[in-house]
Amino acid sequence: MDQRKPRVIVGLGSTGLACAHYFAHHGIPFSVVDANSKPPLLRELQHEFPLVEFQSLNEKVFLPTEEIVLSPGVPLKSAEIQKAISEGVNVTGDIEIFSKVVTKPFVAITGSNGKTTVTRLLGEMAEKCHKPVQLAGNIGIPSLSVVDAEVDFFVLEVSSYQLEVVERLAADVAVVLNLTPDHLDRYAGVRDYYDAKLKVFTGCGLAVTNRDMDCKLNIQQGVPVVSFGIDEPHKDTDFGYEHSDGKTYLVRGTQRLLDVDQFGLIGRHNRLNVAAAVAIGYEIGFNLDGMIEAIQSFKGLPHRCELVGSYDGVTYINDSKATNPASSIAAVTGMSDDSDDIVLILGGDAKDADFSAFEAACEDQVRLYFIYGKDSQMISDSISGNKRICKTLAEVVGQLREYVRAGDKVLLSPGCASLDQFSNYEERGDEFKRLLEAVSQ
Ligand code: UMA
Ligand code: ADP
Repeated sequence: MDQRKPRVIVGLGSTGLACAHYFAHHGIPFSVVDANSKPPLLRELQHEFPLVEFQSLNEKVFLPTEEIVLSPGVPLKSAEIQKAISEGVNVTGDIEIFSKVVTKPFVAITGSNGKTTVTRLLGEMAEKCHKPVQLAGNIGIPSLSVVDAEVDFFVLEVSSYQLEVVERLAADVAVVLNLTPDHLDRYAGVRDYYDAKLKVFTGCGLAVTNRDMDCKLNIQQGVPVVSFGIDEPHKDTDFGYEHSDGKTYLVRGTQRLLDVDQFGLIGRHNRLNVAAAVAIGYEIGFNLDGMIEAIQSFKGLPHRCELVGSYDGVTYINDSKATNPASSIAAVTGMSDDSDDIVLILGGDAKDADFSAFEAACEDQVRLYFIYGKDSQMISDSISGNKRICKTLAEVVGQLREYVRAGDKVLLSPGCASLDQFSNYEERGDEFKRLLEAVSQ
């Protein structure tokens, strides 16, 4: 019997429930708290662990614990957590626990955009290379639910929320894909958000970085670094692109690996994602033939620059997963042929993001903006180009036909969270596709 005071799992979502299973399986005493007195997974918790104490969140319930296991959705800065910290309680999260108990090597991938694409592409590469690999983390699979999987290694997608409570991650390969402002409703400022992301490098064996990131990365001295970028690499072990005779090739140093025309993914931003995935794949021992096969076959994921269809010469693209301005800019510049050919649908909950740089970044590509949702006024105030303001996505789609012309690409890349009008970005993207289908009949 463990004599320690029970740990307190804060937040009974998928992470909290996975922690509960892990603790129960290893005989570690725990209790659970949640801000919601009846969270959806409570029934499952009480069915599986009838003796485990559950309470709704208040200051007193943390005592007399020694450790809180914080779910990613619960901010570290919340009053109850800060009070517990001031009383000497240690705060950790599932990712740090995973890193301490896992017995196989693991890759940890973070960044503001492209995490899921790169993680899934690595999954496809693993399949083509016949390597048993488990994907987990922010992609929707809590790390502790799979920590005992019989695989060669793990690939974790990790968010800034998950990294906030990490002191030392010790990933075998740690990756930052890019850093651009996001989640400013949760952090005191951009630096705080970047600092959380950069914790991914703590104690790592090797770092994979984007050559374009201009902030200090705090990688420990002596740790080998492999870089990727959209430009030509300067080192034989780095990855990038070479242009020659009107063609563009993915390269490692000066070695040509593949012509970009053969990529399954579309959009220039995805070239960075492919270069990052190959850089990681090399480090974990994937063979080149398998990786190339995966780059050719992997067509991306729903809601990320997903081709919906073409009607009357107009192409419709669903990029509902673009939930911050930088990801929308990447989608616009990645999908456009640089000729005023994008009709861009923006809007939703901006999470305090700043859209002032938006127009300058997209002015050659965007012919017309449709702006809708909770923060439409703020976004519209930042953009002086041709624009129409609507209340809902349905209203936008209802008006589209009147304004589009052959050759246009209509891009839903909202640059905002969906939560003002939808349950999540998937629902928003599905609604866009359904509305388009209805008006095209
Ligand atoms: N809760 C509180 N207090 C709070 C906030 C939430 O008690 O202040 C409670 C809620 O009432 C709820 C529970 O916490 O019962 C939910 O916990 P959670 O929000 O941490 O959600 P999980 O189900 O555990 O999912 C989390 C990640 N969610 C968030 O980061 C918000 C999932 O990422 C992740 O896939 C999952 O762990 C497994 O690792 C989602 C996400 O939106 C997809 N991530 C953000 C993003 O990608 O931008 C970072
Ligand atoms: P994440 O998991 O980090 O949210 P995704 O792979 O789901 O990232 O892609 C989300 C959105 O981010 C895409 O729909 C696209 O608009 C944008 N995006 C993808 N890759 C990149 C990149 N390398 N740089 C900038 N934006 C990107």
